[in-house]
Amino acid sequence: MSAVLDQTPNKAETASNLFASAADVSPKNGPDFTSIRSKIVLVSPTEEQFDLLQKRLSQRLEEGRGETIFDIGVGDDGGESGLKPDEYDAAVATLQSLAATLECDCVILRQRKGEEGQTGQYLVRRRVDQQDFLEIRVAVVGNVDAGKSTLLGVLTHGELDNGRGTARQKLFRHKHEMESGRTSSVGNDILGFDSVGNVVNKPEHGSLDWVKICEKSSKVITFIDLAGHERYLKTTVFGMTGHAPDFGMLMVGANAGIVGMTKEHLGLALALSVPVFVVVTKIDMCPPNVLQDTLRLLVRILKSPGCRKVPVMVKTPDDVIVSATNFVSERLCPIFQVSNVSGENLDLLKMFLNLLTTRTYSRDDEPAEFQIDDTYSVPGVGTVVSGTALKGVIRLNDTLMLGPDPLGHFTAIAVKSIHRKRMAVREVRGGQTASFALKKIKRSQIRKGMVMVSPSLNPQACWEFEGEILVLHHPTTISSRYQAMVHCGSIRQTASILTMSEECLRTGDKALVHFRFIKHPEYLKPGQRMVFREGRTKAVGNVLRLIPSAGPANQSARSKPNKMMSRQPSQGQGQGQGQGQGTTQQASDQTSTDEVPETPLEVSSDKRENIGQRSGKKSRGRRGGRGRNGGPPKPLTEQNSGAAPAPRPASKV
Ligand SMILES: Nc1nc2c(ncn2[C@@H]2O[C@H](COP(=O)(O)OP(=O)(O)OP(=O)(O)O)[C@@H](O)[C@H]2O)c(=O)[nH]1
Ligand SMILES: [Mg+2]
Repeated sequence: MSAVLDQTPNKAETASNLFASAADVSPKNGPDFTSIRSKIVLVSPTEEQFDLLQKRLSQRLEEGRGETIFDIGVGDDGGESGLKPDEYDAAVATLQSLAATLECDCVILRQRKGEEGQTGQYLVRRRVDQQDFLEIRVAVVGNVDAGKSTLLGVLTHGELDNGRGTARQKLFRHKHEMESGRTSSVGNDILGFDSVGNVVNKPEHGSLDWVKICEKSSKVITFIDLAGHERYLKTTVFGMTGHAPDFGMLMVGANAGIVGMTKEHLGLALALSVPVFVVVTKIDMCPPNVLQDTLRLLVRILKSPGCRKVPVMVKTPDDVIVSATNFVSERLCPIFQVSNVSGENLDLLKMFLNLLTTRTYSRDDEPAEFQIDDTYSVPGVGTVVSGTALKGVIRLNDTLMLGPDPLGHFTAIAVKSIHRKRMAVREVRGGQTASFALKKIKRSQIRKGMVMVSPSLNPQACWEFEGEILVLHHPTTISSRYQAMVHCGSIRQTASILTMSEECLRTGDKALVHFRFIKHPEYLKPGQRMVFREGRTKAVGNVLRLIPSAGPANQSARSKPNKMMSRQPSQGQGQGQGQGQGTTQQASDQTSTDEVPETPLEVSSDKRENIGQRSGKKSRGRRGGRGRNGGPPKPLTEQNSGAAPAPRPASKV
């Protein structure tokens, strides 16, 4: 363990990192902040300095989307740190009045001894605005039974678990989940913090009123509860790509250890550049030697060349502050050890969640982009789409281009209502999730993976694109005409490899690959991260460029899907849980059993769905397009359906 603790970054170094942004005081970027660089300036600023301090704080609040951590007693002029007690008190009073002028609260996080006296870190956060809150999305991954749903139930409902599954009941969306205790879909729950960092969730008769939480919160953590079972891997990958999480919370059962899908999920987060923190659960029922073994293995994996993380055991509030303030750097990986039954260390985890900062940077003047991750039919409202705003601002009554449809076209559509976390709002901006009620469009005309973008972007659909990929794992080789599922944002569609810069690819190989979607064109952008997978076999990479093509005419690649090379190890067959073996079989198993179309238990105002329309998802995504060989792609008459062929669309690219 001490080896792990040794990895904790030097705290002085951490503090100076914190000031790196404050040191960026170039007059070219706005006001000249050089006169407020000394630690003394907060003690008794002149009027002019006070104005500058206010501007600087306001800038940092803007950068942090409504919050920032401010240090007292540390200047960015290279002087020694620390203030005498009376100076320190005066500096805190100045910070508090600065915060008050900007409608913010200011709370102490920690105090330390510097070379010349006292230093302190303060959280400055905007006061609650009933209509707006900072949103952070955390995807919760880990093997089956790690305690993911339980932890979320405990955090959001404030009641401990009994060790037999009471806390997770509130999280389930389907009846079969309730019965089996296993998550199979993408679940959501929220945890609100007010401006001084208190949790605002107050369940009434066991259920949470999301609107009340949002109204009382300055910051809302949205947890994306994902399935640990391999059977639902496709849905879990979709949760990680389509729901645009800021962070990943990898859960590990202390006694089970790093088993099953743990490494798969960690690898996925790494591939998507989502910073990960680890929560080891069930420490109440785990013998100490087993816990040590689990932690040792965890640390070894995190430090391995494939991960290159710096694990930090979080044991004190000080560790929380250091790790939370340095977390966005991606390399740091905080590890918490908690019990959902005794509640041990949950306060540290809550404190950490309260301090997480957003990773999405979007400017209001950019053209709006929104990716759709689900569709609903709400009685009395009509068609509702939910998803994530990636850029710009979308306001009520704005007209956006929705598409692409199977022909690659986009349709102008007006936004008639906007909800954020079930709360009606007037606008939504980049980095926030929302749902829109749309007029004059059927749910069946919309599918996951479509976008709504500003008309100024003149969106174009694409059938083909070039990607740069790295094969993370494949039991044999990948060659042209190989087909697998492309996950890119909320896009999830089988694509075929037309050509590659290498003849064939094995685990660890990199290549430029020309892909072609097999069913319909998509809206892609160069630079997007993508995962190309079939079962556990996967490659990751980036979209490099979109390739103009004549629509779905060229079907040669699709008509002859490449069977997995015959060197497939024979022992892989029939080993459903085997380490990446028998992938052809495995992939079809997964895609067919994924996303169980069963009755949601609880339907919210913006999450209600027409159950009837959920059924009938059968053969979509099957490898090799079996049963459709040679036929042109069909328009989507039903969401993601794999139904009858249609006339050859002449899509424009
Ligand atoms: N003793 C003890 N039991 C726990 C703890 N956390 C979870 N459990 C129990 O572990 C079981 C599995 O928890 P879940 O929350 O369903 O696990 P999950 O990770 O969501 O599983 P999937 O959704 O299937 O991937 C439940 O019976 C919980 O009561 C803990 O800290 N201590
Ligand atoms: Mg679960």
